Amino acid sequence: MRELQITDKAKVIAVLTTRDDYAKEELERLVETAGGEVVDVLFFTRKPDPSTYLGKGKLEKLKALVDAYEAELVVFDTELTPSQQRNLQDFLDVRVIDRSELILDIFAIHAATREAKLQVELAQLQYELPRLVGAGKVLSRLGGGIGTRGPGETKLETDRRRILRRISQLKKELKEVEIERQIQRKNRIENRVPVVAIAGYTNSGKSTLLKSLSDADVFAANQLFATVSPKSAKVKLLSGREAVFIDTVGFIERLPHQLVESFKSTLEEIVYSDLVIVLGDLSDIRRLKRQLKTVEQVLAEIGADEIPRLLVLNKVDLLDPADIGIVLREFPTAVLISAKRGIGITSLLKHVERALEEKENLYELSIPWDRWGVFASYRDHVTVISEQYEENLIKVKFICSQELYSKLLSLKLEGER
Ligand SMILES: Nc1nc2c(ncn2[C@@H]2O[C@H](COP(=O)(O)OP(=O)(O)OP(=O)(O)O)[C@@H](O)[C@H]2O)c(=O)[nH]1
Ligand SMILES: [Mg+2]
Repeated sequence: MRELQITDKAKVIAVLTTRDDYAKEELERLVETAGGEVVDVLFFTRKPDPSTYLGKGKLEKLKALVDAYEAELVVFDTELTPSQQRNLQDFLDVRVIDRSELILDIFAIHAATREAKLQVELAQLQYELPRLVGAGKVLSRLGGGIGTRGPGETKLETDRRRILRRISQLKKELKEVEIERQIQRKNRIENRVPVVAIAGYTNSGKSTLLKSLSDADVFAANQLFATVSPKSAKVKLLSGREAVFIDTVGFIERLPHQLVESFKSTLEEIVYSDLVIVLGDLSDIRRLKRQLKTVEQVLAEIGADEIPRLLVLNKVDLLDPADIGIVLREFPTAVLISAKRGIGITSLLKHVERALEEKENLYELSIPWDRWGVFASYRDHVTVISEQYEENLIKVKFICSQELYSKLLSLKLEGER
């Protein structure tokens, strides 16, 4: 992985493109999580200038702030084009990064497993690649007439080729890791262990919930994107039946698309789950709707919008009692919990079990005697409702998940008829 953009305790000037407390606080928290500190904020809500993003007056003002604070870094709460970024750096004489780069940095700091490290590096390179091309264009223009190729260009070409090679290498390595995930997934389906994915905005308490449901050693922290390498744990539901709960990477508004792409295999765990717990954060109900909307968008983006959902609102211990009425009115079906204090967990498990049962359906098969043994070997994983013995076959009615039923069909239990 490449080195981080933010050094420890770096003084950062933040540039915000909306007058929005929420966006301001979130950017400040992102910078803090990356190890820096926002010392001042500059607002710029006009139409961006193509070459420097900021207008002339604002640019001067930013320069004055950078000098006054001796700031080491400027962070923009939006995407910058490669040339805007470079022009700003030239003028300000400090590093300038955009929102995507900041988030990529945080992911890099928190990547603990081999898979996560590969995924982050891939996202970083995919972010860098177009910027390299952009730099090439400018350099060749500076190089003078048509057709001149300065030494800069040649170096860029080699850099570009090196990055492309590394990208395909990373993709190959990630494929290998992915196979392990597929095997795990297959085992779960065969053993008919339902999977419950916990999805939600970053810092909503996903890891804390997994921890409180199991004894798993899960890292939870008051940081954005604390979890980059999600864990899973087997949890006994109230009936004694087991389910696997999976913690996931947190979502955020405008999640860099390079990350969504690189973390595809991790996010796919949600796509293959039987139930998605959408975990909301009640500590600030003004933000709740907006965060839930973002979660909705990311779920759609990764193709998980068809999976049954359960809305769970966490941190009920922080909810102002005066606001309980509002929450219940706005989210009548939500389960209110506190993962940290263990409030509402039994009710949550009850809802999970019910939601999982709804996913199971009643099926019927007519199985010849000589194939019966195959069906019988799955008996622990289905609930047989009735068996009707006929001359050369058994008619069986049973309840099981759709996945298992597809599997049984693929075994051609009914044989030739
Ligand atoms: N007061 C209160 N705090 C909670 C509760 N649940 C979680 N927290 C706190 O919220 C913060 C974030 O918790 P995490 O479990 O790390 O959140 P996450 O959703 O896994 O976050 P990322 O991995 O960063 O996406 C931690 O400081 C937790 O202690 C709760 O029920 N009540
Ligand atoms: Mg987490």
